[in-house]
Amino acid sequence: MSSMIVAAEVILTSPSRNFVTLKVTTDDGVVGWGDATLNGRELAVASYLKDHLAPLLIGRDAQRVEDTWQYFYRGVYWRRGPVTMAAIGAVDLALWDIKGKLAGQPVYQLLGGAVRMRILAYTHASGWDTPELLDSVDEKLDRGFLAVRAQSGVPGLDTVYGVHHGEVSYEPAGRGKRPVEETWDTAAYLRHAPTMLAAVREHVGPEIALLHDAHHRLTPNQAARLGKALEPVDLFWLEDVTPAENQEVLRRVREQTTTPLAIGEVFNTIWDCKDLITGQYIDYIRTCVMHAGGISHARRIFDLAALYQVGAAPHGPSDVSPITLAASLHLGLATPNFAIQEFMGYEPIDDEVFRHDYTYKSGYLHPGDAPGLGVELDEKLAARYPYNPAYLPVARKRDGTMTDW
Ligand code: KDG
Ligand code: MG
Repeated sequence: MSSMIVAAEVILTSPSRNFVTLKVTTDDGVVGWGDATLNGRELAVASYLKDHLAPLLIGRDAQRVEDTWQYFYRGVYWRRGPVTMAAIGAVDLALWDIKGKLAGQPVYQLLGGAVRMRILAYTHASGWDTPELLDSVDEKLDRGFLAVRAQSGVPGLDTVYGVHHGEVSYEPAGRGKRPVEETWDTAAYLRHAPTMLAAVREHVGPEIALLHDAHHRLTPNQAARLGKALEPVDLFWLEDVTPAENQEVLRRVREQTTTPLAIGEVFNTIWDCKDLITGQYIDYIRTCVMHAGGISHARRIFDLAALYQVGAAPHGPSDVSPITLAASLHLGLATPNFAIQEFMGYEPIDDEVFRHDYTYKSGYLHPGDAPGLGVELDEKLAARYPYNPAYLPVARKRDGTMTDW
């Protein structure tokens, strides 16, 4: 049974923040939805899709998901990279959505069916100082979360990415045509982080899973020191300790500490993570299902990870749309080494624009049983919220030098 693609449109909308959505329609009237959001670089992916991929989709058989993936990845001289792979990811999600709808099955059934009943979720807690952070953690525990990422301010700094400070919230990315510039001080962070996380562990007791994100800001030595200092805290993971490009250093960090390490939200292909996985330098691989080319490619990464006892734990912040979250959950329900799903949740208006079948209950997520991915864009509502430029902040050291983040 074939189903020919007759339209492929790109929709930009900004309910609480910017999202890029691909709408693919077949000759039998089935619509598939793909997410193509790349925080702060939305228009680049929109153009890649609109100008280069959409025209080539017309006339293709929507059922040939893998062949379409190969056509856009292998068939193109310029491979990889976040823009290319997010665009291919959007096409892939839309085609899986169509395949599910044509089959009358949720996508997880097409991937082999459920290997678990529900998916453990972690959410974000943050506070400028420790009492504020503990309040934020308590609020997440009250909502039933069993796993919480804890981030706090750093004494001596005015802002820290990932942490709300007074009226300044860290998500969504700041509106405006230029990124906000923040000051960063690694030494101050390293003096503070172990005490802060120890206080959180003391507060929540031994059973709640605690996670922490270092946002690529450490050297290998600093990362090893922090990992060692955090061993008594018993973290579920310490994320993105060093810049993701410099992978050999992860071996060194791994050899110095038993704190579990997670990395990969900025990776886009299996080639970006194969050495970290096969070398067992990490415990969790964090590639985002859409940014890594969609379900068709992310599942290959997670299967490789399974061979090396590395858990799959895809990136799922609020800067990718509910379509990506749903895709992650379908893949997660059918993937044995899927460990945990990041779930920041969305503003109510985002949930209205992207009506979804997935559910959150008592610390766990489920993709739902609607055919396809189970997310439908309300186009009329989306049209009320036009694209509005926004950027993540950039960070400089105290002397003014740009730094990693
Ligand atoms: O767009 C960047 C955010 O998605 C990222 O900074 C959030 O690190 C993040 C996380 O782990 O969710
Ligand atoms: Mg992160």
